[in-house]
Amino acid sequence: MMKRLTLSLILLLGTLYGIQAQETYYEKHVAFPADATAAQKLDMAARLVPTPQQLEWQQMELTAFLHFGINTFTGREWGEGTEDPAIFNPTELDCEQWVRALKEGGFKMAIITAKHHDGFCLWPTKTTKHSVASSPWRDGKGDVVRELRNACDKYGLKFGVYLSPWDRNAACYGDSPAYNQFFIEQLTELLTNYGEVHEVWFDGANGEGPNGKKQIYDWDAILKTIRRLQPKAVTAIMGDDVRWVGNEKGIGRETEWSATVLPPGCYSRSGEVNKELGIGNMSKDLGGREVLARANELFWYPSEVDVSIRPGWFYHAAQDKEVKSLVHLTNIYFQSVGYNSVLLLNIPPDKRGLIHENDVERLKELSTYLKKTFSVNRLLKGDMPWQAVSGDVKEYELQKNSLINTFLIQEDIAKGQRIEAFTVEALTADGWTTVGEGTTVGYKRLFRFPAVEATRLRVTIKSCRLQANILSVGAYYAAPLQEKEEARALSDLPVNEWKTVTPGAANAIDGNPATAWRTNKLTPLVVDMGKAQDITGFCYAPATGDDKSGIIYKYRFYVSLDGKKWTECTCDGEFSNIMHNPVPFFVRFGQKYRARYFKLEPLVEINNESKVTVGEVGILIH
Ligand code: FUL
Repeated sequence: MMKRLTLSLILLLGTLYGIQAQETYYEKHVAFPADATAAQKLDMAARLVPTPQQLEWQQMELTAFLHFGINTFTGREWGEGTEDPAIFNPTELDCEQWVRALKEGGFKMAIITAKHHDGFCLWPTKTTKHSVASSPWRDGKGDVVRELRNACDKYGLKFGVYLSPWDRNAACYGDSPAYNQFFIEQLTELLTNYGEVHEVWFDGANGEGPNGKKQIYDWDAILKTIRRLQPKAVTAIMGDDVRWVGNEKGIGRETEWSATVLPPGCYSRSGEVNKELGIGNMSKDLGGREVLARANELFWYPSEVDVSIRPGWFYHAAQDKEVKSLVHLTNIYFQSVGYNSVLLLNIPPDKRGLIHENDVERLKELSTYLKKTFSVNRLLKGDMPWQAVSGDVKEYELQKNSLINTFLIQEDIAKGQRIEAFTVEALTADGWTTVGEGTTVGYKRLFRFPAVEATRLRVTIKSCRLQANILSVGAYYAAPLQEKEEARALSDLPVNEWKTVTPGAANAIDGNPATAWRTNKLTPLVVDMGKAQDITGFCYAPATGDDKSGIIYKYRFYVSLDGKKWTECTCDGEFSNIMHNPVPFFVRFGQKYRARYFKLEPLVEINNESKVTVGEVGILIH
């Protein structure tokens, strides 16, 4: 208490006499001296601040991904790279329609998959023939990247590019120096010919497997190219300004430190540091006191939550009814923007080259809901900044008759991220009641609580580093929403009469993906459906829950009438991106097969281990 009083007094005197101490700040990175104590590290951590472009990026809050390309026309999530460019032929492509939908949805930037893993380029690049220039679209004279850029300019949206490092088409992929040069040439075209670029997104995904091509990327040269050509851009994921949150479900961390001990994956030391600290990009706490005390350096490396509005990243007509519900999207908003992250929501244009009506509608609903919720701050003087040391309390008056269920607090991150724990209480007819507690705040922290009618609100900063700089506090009312999202059936045929021929595999066909069949070998799953029928596809649902071991990546699928003579079905044989997006996969054969028995033969597990897990398997007949 005494200490707090003394500090407050010094601050007060300092302000009164205009002798503000010159604060020391570290931008983006700070290395701790070898002999730094835990307290010194904490002090330095509190002074780590974003670069101007990182700050500007954070303030956008809502950004949009546009996954569009060859996969839009094949129905796949990862293309092979062998696709014929002739199949790329959107009939009504209109980037202005995309941007209008995003603008109305409240999004501030659009990031386009200029090249996904299949290597097909959405701009007429000089580096490869595998591009729009070889497609019938606009007689080979089209340029999707240019059209999107122009539309962004027209409607005042920022513009970003996704360029996949992993390239299944480029012959030089795996010949490291040659591919690095090729990749930098592609990057140079994108960063030179399309005006200002605000985010460059490098996916870390690579499905080559242990026997595949091995490419060693020259990240240093790649990042230098960006800094030289687009100094205002942030570099994401395999870049060093923006960190992947660690899942593709749209869920951030409650405790989210932008000042983190996790080195960007593109730094050569990252593997070693992660091992030493026992952390990874999915760890729960990446900046708390315990891990900080063991670290040697710290990065301003804020989190981005990327998630698709549909189960897949690319458009598939079969998912038109699976656009995430308003409830789901609102939860994602609270668990991303409300958890000190930027939301990168993917809205994939369809085969026409338009954003589908269902997605447009949902974006409108989301923005209407958020605008309505946050239009009136019920707190009086909630926007007045204040400073707090650990233990400080601030009380706010509420507007008359205020029913509230949502709380907002923001730190001035231009001065670092400092709050470690806080409590919020409301004064109701029953006296003071705690409505919520939180850990980190950072740029923005939101939480919801059961509605109360309150006259005052009390915020206690229970613990912070140095003095916290609180920018604003708010209390709102978010109208309750009804869940409308229905899970898609995993099988068109009833599973209750099926029997597994594979011993002990009953959990794979019990109609419940939450119960899984697990084996410690790449054992095929054989099922007897009891009678012969015409089938058109199957569904594989990986096990739900955190244990991802045993998820099948590559497979073969067979049918049989007698359980002895098998026919292999035509399908792409890969559950693309299933590691990070473990949703049910619905595979269509493109033809009918008569089958009484079916066999799912696993060939490669996601981590190349000798294990298989099946949450559920279903059969499709339509
Ligand atoms: C992943 C990719 O493999 C997906 O296809 C998608 O692009 C997503 C944003 O990143 O790693």
